[in-house]
Amino acid sequence: MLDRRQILVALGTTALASLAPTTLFAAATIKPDDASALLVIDVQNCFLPGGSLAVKEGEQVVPVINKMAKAFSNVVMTQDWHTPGHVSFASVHSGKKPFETIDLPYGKQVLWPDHCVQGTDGASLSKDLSIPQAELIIRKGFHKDVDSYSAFLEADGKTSTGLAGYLKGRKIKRVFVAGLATDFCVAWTALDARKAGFEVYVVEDACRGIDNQGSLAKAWADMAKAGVKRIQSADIAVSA
Ligand code: VGL
Ligand code: ZN
Repeated sequence: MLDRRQILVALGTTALASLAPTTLFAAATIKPDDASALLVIDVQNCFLPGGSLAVKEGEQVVPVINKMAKAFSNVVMTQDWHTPGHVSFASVHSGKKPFETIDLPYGKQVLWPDHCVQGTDGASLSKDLSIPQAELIIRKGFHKDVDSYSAFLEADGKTSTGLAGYLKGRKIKRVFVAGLATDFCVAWTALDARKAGFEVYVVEDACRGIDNQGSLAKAWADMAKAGVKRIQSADIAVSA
């Protein structure tokens, strides 16, 4: 027979055990496997403090990404890689200022300060990234008349970067997206990854946004609707 004290202890243990993994601790429950890839988006000098299109707190993603990357055997990085005089630069449209929009043949385009021009220091990946196993760098936005926020598809909605084919060729099923900026290149990449049939996670604390006219809230709403999972880096198990 259990006495009253033993029953209370037993109940307490059960209650704790059922609570602990989900609510008491931030349990690292996601374990990337060989069918998972981390996509590190545009962690480039132009988007970091002192850069021409600096994203607020952009530098804070670097240590988070470096740590998280240790959990991944597959890492792909991207580099925004524009021609001089790229169509997305406000400087090439007379009377237009950065963060205004124009209509281009493929749709609305936000105009930016000149950034990530091919071969410049601003276009280089941050020297503080430490991901030696990264296996591929995808450059995008290199067609002068078309932008490409997404790592999969240019802004014309039809020109492929080849990334979906690469990932499928490597039998990747799940992608984890981190980097800059949450509401542009990260979100567009995550949405296109869903369209290409991948399971998609965006790691919120490993991203920072630009937030131009409500773009950050809209990006999260669009991603939620598309079935993108919003997680934190602490959710990912990194063995020491
Ligand atoms: C990006 C604006 C222009 C990004 C790139 O990496 O999010 N944003 N080009
Ligand atoms: Zn760009």
